[in-house]
Amino acid sequence: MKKPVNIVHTSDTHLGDPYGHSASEESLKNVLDAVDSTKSNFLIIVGDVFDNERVSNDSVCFFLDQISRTNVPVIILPGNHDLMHSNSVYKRPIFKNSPQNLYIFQNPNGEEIQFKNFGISFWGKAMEEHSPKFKPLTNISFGNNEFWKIALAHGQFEEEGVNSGRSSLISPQNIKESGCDYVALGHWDSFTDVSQDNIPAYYSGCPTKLSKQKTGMVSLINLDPSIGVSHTRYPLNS
Ligand SMILES: [Mn+2]
Repeated sequence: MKKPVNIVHTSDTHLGDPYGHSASEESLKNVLDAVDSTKSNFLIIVGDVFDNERVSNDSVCFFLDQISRTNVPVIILPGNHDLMHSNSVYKRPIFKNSPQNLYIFQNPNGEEIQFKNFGISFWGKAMEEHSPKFKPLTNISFGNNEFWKIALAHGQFEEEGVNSGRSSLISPQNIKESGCDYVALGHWDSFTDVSQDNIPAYYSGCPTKLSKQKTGMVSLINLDPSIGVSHTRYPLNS
């Protein structure tokens, strides 16, 4: 059932923001290069792929061209900058001609995207509204318990008892109760490990080089039926 799988995990590219994220296009290219050089089987981008819903069609075309550089499935979870609502960038007609390997979560209540050939399932809630009532990592369900279980969630991790009332909160309890082999998080530009008990949970951070780094980075997840799950950080060309 479960096969060995390599996944590249990134988030928060913010395409179409020439001011705050001027290197976003170069960074996405570097991510696609990394998918190739690591011989990965999947690429997951956990929200804020686009900076806003007014981005130019050129930005969207650039994105689709990059996705078409690979044959591996590319799985997108909409975040608070690229919400899945009536004016969503993902609802533009141009997406009707998407590359075959592009998968976008649509359902705000959560859905699964399964790949039987690898014995793996990805679960996520497409954000419709960035609000305190949206909980990105609750009511998870997987149809096949024999598959690798990967959850994607875009939101704000917060320790128990803080009770900030902020939007799209993710709690330690949500991660513990997820029952996942790996929880892929997005929303934060900086890499952060928020693993709980035996459940690995990481913010990959954005793929653009931050001031204190030598290069941009992605998270590389290796799932091996005999060894288990490992997470490493993979430096991008720059
Ligand atoms: Mn965000």
